[in-house]
Amino acid sequence: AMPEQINVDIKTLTRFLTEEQVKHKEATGDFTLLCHALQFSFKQIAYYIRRATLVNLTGLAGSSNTTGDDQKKLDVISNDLFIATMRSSGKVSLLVSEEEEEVIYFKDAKDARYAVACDPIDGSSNLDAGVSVGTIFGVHKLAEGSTGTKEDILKPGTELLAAGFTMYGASAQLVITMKGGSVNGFTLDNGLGEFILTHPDMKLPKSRAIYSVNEGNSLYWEDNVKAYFNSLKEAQANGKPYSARYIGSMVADAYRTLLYGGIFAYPADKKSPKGKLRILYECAPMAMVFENAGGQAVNSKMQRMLEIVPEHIHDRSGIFMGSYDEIEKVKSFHK
Ligand code: P6P
Repeated sequence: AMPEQINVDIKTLTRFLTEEQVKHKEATGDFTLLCHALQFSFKQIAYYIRRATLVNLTGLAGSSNTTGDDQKKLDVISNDLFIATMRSSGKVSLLVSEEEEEVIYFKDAKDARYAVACDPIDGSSNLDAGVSVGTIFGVHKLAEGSTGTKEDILKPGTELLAAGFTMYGASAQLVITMKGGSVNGFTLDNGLGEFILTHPDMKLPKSRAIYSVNEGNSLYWEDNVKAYFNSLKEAQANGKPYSARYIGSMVADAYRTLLYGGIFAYPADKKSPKGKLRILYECAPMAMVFENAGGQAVNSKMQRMLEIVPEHIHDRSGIFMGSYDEIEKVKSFHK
């Protein structure tokens, strides 16, 4: 039999980051070190999730987070290890976590120039059901001369330096993009403990007849949102309606939409007038990934998601994100 094809051009995330760094001659290497800390936290979280069911880590931890959700042990562990890894990198000045009511300032990180927003385990309510959950992150750079204040992270997504997510599914899939760059997907090889570049330069199909929304909220939708989704259920030009796919875990729905195309939406509605998903560590990072992959992301007023400035660190927004043409179709119902 033929020997297994040895792929001679295996590129690890570590090599990818080094190659990125040398493209910027003014780079000090701080950003690269921050990204190494990020990937280390994803490897640790992947490890715990893989073992969660085995060591029954998926029970409740008895505490609750900002939105009062019952915190599962894995939420707490992932949040704690993420904070510890960011702190020990020495490159992060302040951190916003979905699990922390207030901003965390790393005052001993004197020359740290970065602010990180993250949701350590997004979709955690699905954990016990074995549904893929993930870590979503965004990286901002401190303003010149700033010592690190809340204003350094309450900025529009257009200023994000990097953003992405890691989905903990059959294997850990990391999707990352830098400002003005492409979107690259890496798969964690548990044997090597390295993220391997498996999806270089990801591009969303321009259109795809798949929609992803929680239809259980349709009672609360605005009329134009109802009209839009109803139009997808009609026979399209090819005589067929759209297909529906909704997992209820943002990273899983986002990853499928990135690969197959279509649209993911969590509209603001009468029940949640500001929307449900958070700007800093769900909507903005995802919007940057989707735009850099050739798609679009808008809020419920059809404004470009990346231009929205959060009013506070846990501020929310409605969101429609996906294939370029699918978002154009949503806009046509919001004239
Ligand atoms: P619903 C999970 O709780 C989450 O924050 C996202 O991961 C997901 O897209 C959304 O909420 C699901 O919300 O109301 O459809 O259960």
